[in-house]
Amino acid sequence: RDFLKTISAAAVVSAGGFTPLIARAAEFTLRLANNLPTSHPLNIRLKEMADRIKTESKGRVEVQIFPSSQLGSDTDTLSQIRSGAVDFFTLSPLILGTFVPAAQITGVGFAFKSYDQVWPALDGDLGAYVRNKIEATPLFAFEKIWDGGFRQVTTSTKAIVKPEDFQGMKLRVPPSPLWTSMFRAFGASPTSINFSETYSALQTRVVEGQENPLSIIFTAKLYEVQKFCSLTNHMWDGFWLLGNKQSFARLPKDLQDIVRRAANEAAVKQRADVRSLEGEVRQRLEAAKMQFNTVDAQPFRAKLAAGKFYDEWKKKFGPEEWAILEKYSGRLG
Ligand code: X2X
Repeated sequence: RDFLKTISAAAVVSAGGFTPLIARAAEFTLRLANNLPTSHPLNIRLKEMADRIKTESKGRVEVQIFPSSQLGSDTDTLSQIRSGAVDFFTLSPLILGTFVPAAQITGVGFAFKSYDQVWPALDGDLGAYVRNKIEATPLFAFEKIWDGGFRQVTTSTKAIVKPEDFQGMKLRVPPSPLWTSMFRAFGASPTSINFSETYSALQTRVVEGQENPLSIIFTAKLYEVQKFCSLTNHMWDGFWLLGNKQSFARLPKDLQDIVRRAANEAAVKQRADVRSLEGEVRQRLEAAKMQFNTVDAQPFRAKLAAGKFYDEWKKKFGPEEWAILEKYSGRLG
């Protein structure tokens, strides 16, 4: 008798919408790719975002995350999201620039002096301008960009102290015209290499150096194959969380809202995580035998200006977009 009561109570509970023991497949399964290791704040907050979306959608939406370029390099994944083979992708605005040139503007060398300029620009008119350009393609970007960080130069050969130290240096840069142009202007010899191949390119000494924020140098273990770290802060970089418009349009409006809210709120938390990681990571990199030096940015900025870097890119972006950048960065060049 008691037993019967127990199972009928269980049936009521189950009919009331509790998760059954064997989970049903979600109604919508979306694939999200990125190029960073699972230990990076980007992946920690993406995972949390996916869990939240699953709960709030009552299991109807599942976001599957593929970290560490598991689905291919950034270049490959960019074509996959364009065709809809991948639904979501976090990508640097500069690499997106191979498809949407205007997106590169947020990476102009030495434009942003600190986060006090970065977030107002990206959450304000500059970010909106870029997202509009993205919307003119099969892609869209969620409102809040995720943080990459201010980038620093590492090498296996020597510290970078003054611009001349770059002369002839074989440097890995991510695939993007702005990155190549900037390091040519410094006098280096840059090669476009996807992040998925960067560790091994450094290890086999195909290139002697690269540049990335400390949080990425640390989580991707680049300190294992690099010795010097020069704090150039030469540019800020982030990750737009891109979506394929057609895939996203398959979700009913209420589920789209759940995804959008979870994505934007996770990005804001991730920004704070990167800030605090950047604050503590230098010590850990020094413990791993990296040698740090600070850098006076002034001669580097002057070198870019003298090489017509700012003039050239102002012309490429056009006066309207350049003026929006300078509204936040102050006058450049
Ligand atoms: O490729 C890089 O260096 C990285 C991880 O910073 C970007 O995604 C731009």
